[in-house]
Amino acid sequence: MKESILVIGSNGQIGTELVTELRRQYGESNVIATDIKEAHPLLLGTGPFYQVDVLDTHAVADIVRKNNVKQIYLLAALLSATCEQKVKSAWRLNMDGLLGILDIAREEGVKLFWPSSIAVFGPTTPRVNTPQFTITEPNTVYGISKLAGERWCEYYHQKFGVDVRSLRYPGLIGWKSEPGGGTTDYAVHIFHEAIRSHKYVSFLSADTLLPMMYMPDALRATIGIMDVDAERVKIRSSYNVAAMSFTPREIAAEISKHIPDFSISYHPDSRQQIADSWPQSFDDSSARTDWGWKHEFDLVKMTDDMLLHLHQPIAG
Ligand code: AKB
Repeated sequence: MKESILVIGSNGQIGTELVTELRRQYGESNVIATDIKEAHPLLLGTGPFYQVDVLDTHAVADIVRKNNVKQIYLLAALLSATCEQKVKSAWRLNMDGLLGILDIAREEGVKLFWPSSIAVFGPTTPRVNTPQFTITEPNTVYGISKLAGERWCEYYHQKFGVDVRSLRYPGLIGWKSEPGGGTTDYAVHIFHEAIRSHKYVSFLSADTLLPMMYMPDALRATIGIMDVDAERVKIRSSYNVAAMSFTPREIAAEISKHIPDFSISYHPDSRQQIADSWPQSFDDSSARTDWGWKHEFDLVKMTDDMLLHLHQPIAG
């Protein structure tokens, strides 16, 4: 029986793009998408889809066995801002979701990808060129769930030999799908508003510097770490991966080069406090040395590409 790849949480910002890319690389019928909601319009008719709750581990295990799933990408989670609003349900989804899938990976011998985040760091962490191994005292529900998740991943690897691989994503920016509930979401919304109304009100202050990554780089990093030989994955908690850092003021200036009458104003809200607890830049030398991570997009190249694509209708 042919082997399959399963993406859980396929409707999200990363999920929609990751499923599309995996289907391009591995064949449409070999990549199964699942989400708690109905299939995302971008994925309709492009391959197998099941509507399933990640917390229903019996249903997920059934899909894994029936389809000979050998790799799972677990993307179902709530992001930082939403987690602060829905503390208990966020913890349940982010933590019980991971533990259930770690058990399936252990029982069925499946390789697992699970995303961590810059949110594992907190206000006591060195914020500039944040090392791979340093103080991790997150003060957000999301960050606590990501830190606990990293510890669980390493534990399942050491105790049970689960082949789990993980990246600490910075803020992710893409043109195909929008994020929801994150602190770094402004860096996507700003493009849509720049094109729609030529102005944007940022919920982070002008000089809030955060690590960011363009989606094509994020997809390469994600599939890249899953594809390398197991012995090259030396860190089984989660790898720092970096591409660029910028502030709302800097991205606005870059967009203004393409849309000269674009203007930005600043009205920081509760997300400012979250952003202020996160790194400003990231040392990802372990990922570069261990399994060859290398980013391609900086702020200039990403802005060109985002505006080019957002001016065009999205191809189904
Ligand atoms: C968020 O802003 O919550 C996420 C993240 C950095 O993990 N994009």
